[in-house]
Amino acid sequence: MKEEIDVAIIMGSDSDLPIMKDAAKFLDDMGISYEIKILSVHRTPEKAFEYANSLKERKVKVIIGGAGGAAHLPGVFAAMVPVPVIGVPIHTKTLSGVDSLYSIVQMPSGIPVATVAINGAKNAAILASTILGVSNDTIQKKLCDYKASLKTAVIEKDNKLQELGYEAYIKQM
Ligand code: RP5
Repeated sequence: MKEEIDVAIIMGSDSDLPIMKDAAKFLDDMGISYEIKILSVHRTPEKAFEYANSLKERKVKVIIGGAGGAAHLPGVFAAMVPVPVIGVPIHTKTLSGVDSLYSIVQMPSGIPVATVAINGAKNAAILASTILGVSNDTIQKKLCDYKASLKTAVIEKDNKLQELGYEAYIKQM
């Protein structure tokens, strides 16, 4: 029996890695097990299909797929693996990632991909953690702590703004 993992992070090219690493980093912080792989349904279709099938056996719970341009990777995995798939549209030089966004979000009825913002790899990992947290109190507690830290940060910033005024605040940014 192959090793089980909670999350698979997949991407179409190593050029996606500088963005997709943010998803890995967040899962590291949450203590969630994952695997990160470069796979392409266009350039390595056999390998991609084989990996999709292996994920079913390994009881993966969520897939995060990043791709740019004609970004079919998350959609094909959503078609093949019966778990939530979160798509990360990668920014592109030619069309600024709108091509990736439309490719990922405009799935046919029956095969959804939960799509985050262009380059939104961290949000993809937060969403994956939220899905896992529904049945895992430890993960849910860590997520609540993370969201509490966001709240504290905003309150602290506002306190500083009130104290300094906007001009001095901007200077110290
Ligand atoms: C997609 O094509 C990848 O996800 C990547 O975003 C894009 C460009 O790939 P490279 O030409 O940089 O390898 O499959």
